[in-house]
Amino acid sequence: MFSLIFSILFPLTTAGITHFARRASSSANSTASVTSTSSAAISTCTGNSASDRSTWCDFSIDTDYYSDGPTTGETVEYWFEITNTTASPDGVERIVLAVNGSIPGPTIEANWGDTVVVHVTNSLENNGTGLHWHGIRQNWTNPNDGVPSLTQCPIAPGESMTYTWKAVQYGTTWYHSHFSLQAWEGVFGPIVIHGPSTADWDVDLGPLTLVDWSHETVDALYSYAQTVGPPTLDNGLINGTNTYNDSGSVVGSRFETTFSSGTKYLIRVINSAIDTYFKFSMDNHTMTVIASDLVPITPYTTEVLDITMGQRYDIIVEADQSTADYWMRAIPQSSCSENANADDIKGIIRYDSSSTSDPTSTGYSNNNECVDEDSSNLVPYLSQTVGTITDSDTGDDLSVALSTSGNLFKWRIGSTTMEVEWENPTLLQIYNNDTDWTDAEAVIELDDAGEWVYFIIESTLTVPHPIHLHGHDFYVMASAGSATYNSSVTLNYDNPPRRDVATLLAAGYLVIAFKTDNPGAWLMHCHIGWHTSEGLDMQFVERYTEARALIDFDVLNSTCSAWETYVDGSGVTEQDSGV
Ligand SMILES: *[C@@H]1O[C@H](CO)[C@@H](O)[C@H](O)[C@H]1NC(C)=O
Ligand SMILES: *[C@@H]1O[C@H](CO)[C@@H](O)[C@H](O)[C@H]1NC(C)=O
Ligand SMILES: *[C@@H]1O[C@H](CO)[C@@H](O)[C@H](O)[C@H]1NC(C)=O
Ligand SMILES: *[C@@H]1O[C@H](CO)[C@@H](O)[C@H](O)[C@H]1NC(C)=O
Ligand SMILES: *[C@@H]1O[C@H](CO)[C@@H](O)[C@H](O)[C@H]1NC(C)=O
Ligand SMILES: *[C@@H]1O[C@H](CO)[C@@H](O)[C@H](O)[C@H]1NC(C)=O
Ligand SMILES: *[C@@H]1O[C@H](CO)[C@@H](O)[C@H](O)[C@H]1NC(C)=O
Ligand SMILES: *[C@@H]1O[C@H](CO)[C@@H](O)[C@H](O)[C@H]1NC(C)=O
Ligand SMILES: *[C@@H]1O[C@H](CO)[C@@H](O)[C@H](O)[C@H]1NC(C)=O
Ligand SMILES: *[C@@H]1O[C@H](CO)[C@@H](O)[C@H](O)[C@H]1NC(C)=O
Ligand SMILES: *[C@@H]1O[C@H](CO)[C@@H](O)[C@H](O)[C@H]1NC(C)=O
Ligand SMILES: [Cu+2]
Repeated sequence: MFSLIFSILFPLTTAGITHFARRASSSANSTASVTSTSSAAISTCTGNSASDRSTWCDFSIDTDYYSDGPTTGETVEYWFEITNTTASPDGVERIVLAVNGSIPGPTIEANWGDTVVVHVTNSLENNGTGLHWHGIRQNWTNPNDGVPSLTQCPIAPGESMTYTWKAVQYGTTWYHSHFSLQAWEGVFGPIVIHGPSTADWDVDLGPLTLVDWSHETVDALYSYAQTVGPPTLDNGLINGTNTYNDSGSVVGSRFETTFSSGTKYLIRVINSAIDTYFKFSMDNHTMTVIASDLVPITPYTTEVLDITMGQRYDIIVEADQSTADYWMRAIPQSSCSENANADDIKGIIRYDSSSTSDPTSTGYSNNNECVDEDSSNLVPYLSQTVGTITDSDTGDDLSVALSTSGNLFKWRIGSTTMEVEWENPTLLQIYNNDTDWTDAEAVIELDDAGEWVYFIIESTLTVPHPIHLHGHDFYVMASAGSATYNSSVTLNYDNPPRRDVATLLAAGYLVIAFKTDNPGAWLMHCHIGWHTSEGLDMQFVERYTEARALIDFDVLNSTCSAWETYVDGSGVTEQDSGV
């Protein structure tokens, strides 16, 4: 009863208040140039309120954010340090690599139209690094994409690099290392860009990362992955925490959140796993899904959410159940990877914050399957049509296949397994006017500006792959499992799902299209970490001459010089794809 009255009087006075308190008090459209180190400068826009989340100062949910949007003049600036430390996110201590010592790392928070500046210092002894801003358009800022061997050399130990990009999209995404398997040693964190929504909510609970977790480092597990196959991981973490039954004694603690009856919560769900398809659900509650990746969609409701590696969904959940404790579940789908603690990757939703008991609620039934949300539900709110496909160079079949080299597994997409070189990134080759790509660089050049291109990605193997493209939202024109693509397959041109990660279903096909509107070297790869390292990667070199003009040679060269010095001194050799 208390919490009900409380929530009517103070609908924002819940878990969200500490996080966004400063933002809630300000509703001015500030155009002042402000440099901030935290969320202090984050403000809602005039008109945006709990009863109308569709407006955003002079802009709205109807704005075509591909061509239009705010320029706030504000810069949010972060200083990140990548360190080698120990942590026990599930109660079991191990070595981790982390951003500022936490897993997940600090949340980057900005407003739509802000400029984001992140200074990254590599304080590791024995690894390079490079941070990639997953899903961020990098609109004409390809050199800031953070991909070693493509857009930069790795940042050497002791060195720093500054990334700068404008938030031309809004919603939920994440950053992670793109050096070797480092992201899954712990070098990742959320990105939240505030903007309008397609449905109303009261309180933004912030990001919720789902990740699989092992007690050995993923670097230690890699030789098994390469020779035997994907290892069974020990556990999973919800927002960086979970319990673990360590031969009889339960250690660690669960993610918990408190709901206030009648309140509608926004939760930003992110799958940061190395090798896990999750089904996410909250017992007795349904969720309204309002965005897939950085694309607002027409809201739909579901009980269980399929989310694969690299994907994000913004969901609204209403506290409309009786006062009790409920499980939140992230269930690894064992039909495509194994987890030793699959039934117990859980968090707790409490209506009474003083409760300490475990919930007794029952989960929704779900099929064991590695799939995306049904494409008929993923209807972008901003409707876009795929234009006529004219480029005769594209429409290539990119077949995904597995082979062995010696006793090591190698994946490929297209004709070859990617092996690019840390010390000779694509942008350095472009700067040097080199156009002589080797097979192992797995380049497809897209020279014409503003053209629609499409690719048929297919596989005969019964392994699903979450395919991720940098620098673009792609349009999912067709997708099927256990099927072979042929020319009579219907392609959807009319506002198909649009996002930056979609599943190539087991033994199936995925047809994607995008427009060549963003010059640069853009990676396309499988987001299963083992597969990224085992070569399931390729790159588009889009609009070579214009891409060249974006390069800041001094930054590229100084990062590469420092990397060469480190390699000469340490003797480190590349054992993987290079991305
Ligand atoms: C704030 O107002 C200025 C001046 O009217 C406008 O140019 C700018 O786009 C507005 N900002 C946002 C985020 O709407
Ligand atoms: C992306 O960059 C191009 C080139 O600078 C610019 O014309 C376009 O307006 C930008 N798009 C957005 C959404 O800001
Ligand atoms: C991260 O750590 C650096 C120092 O290494 C510090 O300057 C910075 O404020 C920290 N940032 C956050 C967001 O924690
Ligand atoms: C982290 O520290 C451990 C133990 O000291 C060391 O073996 C490992 O090489 C270090 N990793 C990196 C990336 O510096
Ligand atoms: C990164 O460091 C880990 C130890 O923390 C080590 O196992 C791995 O080989 C290193 N990777 C590279 C590419 O240097
Ligand atoms: C997850 O943790 C972050 C960092 O502590 C926090 O800001 C966020 O609110 C948490 N997410 C939820 C849904 O509570
Ligand atoms: C922990 O595991 C032991 C077996 O190792 C089992 O007997 C016990 O019931 C488990 N505890 C919990 C709380 O699941
Ligand atoms: C949750 O839903 C189940 C099935 O509808 C119902 O039996 C149960 O009472 C509900 N739990 C609570 C705490 O309301
Ligand atoms: C590359 O080509 C550009 C323009 O064609 C030219 O200005 C530049 O000097 C060339 N750079 C190198 C390193 O050859
Ligand atoms: C082409 O593919 C469609 C969809 O998978 C299938 O129904 C049809 O039978 C196929 N046609 C031929 C000629 O293989
Ligand atoms: C690249 O950087 C190194 C180290 O700072 C410097 O010695 C070298 O002259 C630079 N190369 C060019 C071509 O500017
Ligand atoms: Cu894969």
